[in-house]
Amino acid sequence: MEALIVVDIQNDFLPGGALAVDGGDEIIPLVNKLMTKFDLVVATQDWHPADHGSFASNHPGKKPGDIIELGGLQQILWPDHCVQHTHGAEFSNDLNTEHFHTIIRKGTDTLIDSYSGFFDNGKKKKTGLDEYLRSKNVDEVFITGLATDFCVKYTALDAIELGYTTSVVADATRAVNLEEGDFEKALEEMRIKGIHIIQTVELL
Ligand code: VGL
Ligand code: ZN
Repeated sequence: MEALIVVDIQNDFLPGGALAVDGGDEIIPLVNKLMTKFDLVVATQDWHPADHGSFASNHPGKKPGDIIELGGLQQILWPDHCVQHTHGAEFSNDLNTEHFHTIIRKGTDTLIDSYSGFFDNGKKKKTGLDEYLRSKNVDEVFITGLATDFCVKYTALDAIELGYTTSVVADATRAVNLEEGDFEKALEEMRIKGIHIIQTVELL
């Protein structure tokens, strides 16, 4: 059984949002098309409390882009984003969310971030995504969404490590690109782990 995973297509990651990903809106028509081709579609939703430890605003004197230690892990600080129950945390209105079979929320724990849809960054707690996919007999996942170099990448790396045949639909993702070239770098990191890097047309 195959599943499409739609990572964090939320207002704050789209143009005009708090942590806007360049061209993030351009993937929405592709994701809408892809969702019609899958019998199982799972969305992830970055879902932070306002006092989340990944927000620069919660660390006096720090600014977005700074790196701190949070719970023993290196943490990049971000602008406040995807705060629970705010407009920024909602899925884009242009995204056909009626195709979602379930929504997995992550990043809810103040003291640890969660880029992957499967685990927090310390791999201490599972989100429920693995159990959900296994309950549906999923053995192959196709990953789309935002951002290629953070949540898409870590979701894909965990998926393959958990034993799923894993593809990332590269043109249905966009990267934060803190540094120029991070999109390609992320794709290469995934490729060397055995993740297939494919294009939307290959699935239509
Ligand atoms: C993400 C940074 C912080 C993502 C989430 O969805 O890629 N990036 N939180
Ligand atoms: Zn986040």
